Amino acid sequence: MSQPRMSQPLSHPALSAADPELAALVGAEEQLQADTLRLIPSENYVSAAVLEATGTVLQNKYSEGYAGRRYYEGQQNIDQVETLAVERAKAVFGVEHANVQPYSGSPANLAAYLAFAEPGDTVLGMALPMGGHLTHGWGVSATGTWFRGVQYGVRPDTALIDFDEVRDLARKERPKIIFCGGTAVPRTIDFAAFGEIAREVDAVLVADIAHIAGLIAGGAHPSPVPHADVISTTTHKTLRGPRGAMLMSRASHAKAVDKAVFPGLQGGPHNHTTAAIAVALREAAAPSFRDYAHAVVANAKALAEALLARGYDLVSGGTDNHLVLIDLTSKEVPGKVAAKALDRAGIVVNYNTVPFDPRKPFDPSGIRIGTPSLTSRGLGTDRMPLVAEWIDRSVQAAAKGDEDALTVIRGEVAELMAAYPAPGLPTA
Ligand code: DSN
Repeated sequence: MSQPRMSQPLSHPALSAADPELAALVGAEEQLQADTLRLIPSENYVSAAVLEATGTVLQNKYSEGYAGRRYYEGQQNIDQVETLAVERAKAVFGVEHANVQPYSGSPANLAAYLAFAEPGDTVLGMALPMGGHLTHGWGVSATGTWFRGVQYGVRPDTALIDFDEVRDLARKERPKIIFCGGTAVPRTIDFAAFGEIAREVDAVLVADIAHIAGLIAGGAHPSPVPHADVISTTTHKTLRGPRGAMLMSRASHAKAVDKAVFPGLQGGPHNHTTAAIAVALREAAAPSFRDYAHAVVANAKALAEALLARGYDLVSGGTDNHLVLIDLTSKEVPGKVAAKALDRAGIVVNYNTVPFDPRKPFDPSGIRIGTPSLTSRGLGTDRMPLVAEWIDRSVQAAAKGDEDALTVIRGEVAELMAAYPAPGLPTA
C-alpha cells in the first residue's frame, strides 16, 4: 500500500503555503479516500466540478431571502445561481416547487415540522432502530421531544415495513405529519401505500428520500411525487452533490415550506453549496446518471447475492436499492468489532442496529454497507464477489483477532482501488 502523503499534498497550493498542518490532513484524507473501499451507503464521491463549485467566492456572499426578494444587495449573480438550482431540481424530480436552502437533512426535516405542525403535535415516523432517522420523531432528537413522536417498524418475519401497523397507528394517533423513508431500509419504499394512509387521516406525508434521491433521479427507484405532500432530501448521498439539502413540494405548500426554511429556521443560505447543488443536478439530468443509478442497484444486488452465498444473514433477505444491512449474529462477531476490523482492512462501513436488535445502538449486531461510492469509481458487478470475499475474510479475521490477515486485505484493496481513480481526487 502506498504511504499517506502527509507532508506532500498534491494539490491546494495556497492552503499548503498558509497552513501546512491542515493541508497535510486534507492530503491524508485524499489518500485515504483513494486507497480504501468506501461502503458507507450515505457517502459518495462528488465530481471535480461539484467540488470546485463548493470552493468558489460564492461563499463570501450573504443573501437572506429568496431570488428577487433578498434582504441584502449585490445579488445579481446569486439570484441566478439559486434560480438555476431550483429550476434544475424541479426538472430532475418533476416537482412544482423546490427550496434549495436547507443546510442539511436534519434542518430540512425540522423545517417540515415548522411548516406543518405545532410543538406537542403528534408525528408518525419509522423508529430509528428499525431503519428510520433521528429526525422522524425519535426520542433523543428535538423532533421527539418538541413533538410527540409515534413510531412504526418492520415485521419480525420479513423485516419489511408493517403497513397494518402504520395504518392502525395513523388511525389511532391522527398524526399531523407522517414521515416515510429512512437510513437503513434496503427495500423499495411504497410511497403509494403511505400516501393512501396519510390522505385517510388528513396528515401531511413527508417523504425523506435522502438515501435514494439519486436512484429516483436516475429512474432506479419509484418517485414519491404523486403521493407525498413534501419531499425532503440531502444532496450528498446517491445524488452525488455537495453536503446540503432540499425541500420539494406541491405548489400549494410552497409558501409554508419557504417560510419555514427562512426566516423560520435559517439565516443566509450557503451560496457555494447552492451552486454545487445546481452542478450536481445538471449531472443528474444527464443520460449517464441513469446508467449510474441503475449500476448502483445492480452492484448492491450482486454484492448481496455474493454475501448470501457466503452464509451471511441480510436484513429482509437482500436489497432493492443501494444498501445492504448485514446481521452478524450468526457469525458471532458484534457489528462494531467487524466494522473496526474492516476499517483496518481498508473497507469503510458503519456498525448499525438491525431490527429487533438485542444489542445496544452503540454496540449493535449489524453493519450497513452500500454501493454508491464504489459505483462512482467504476466498479461493476464482476467485482462484487471479490468485495464480498474481502468482507468475509475480514469478519473471520476479526473473530480470530488476526491482524496480519487484515493487513494483507488492506494491501489487496489499495491495489485494486488504484485501478479505479476516484472522481474529484488528485491522481498521483
Ligand atoms: N447520517 C446519515 C446516514 O448515514 O444515513 C443519515 O443522516
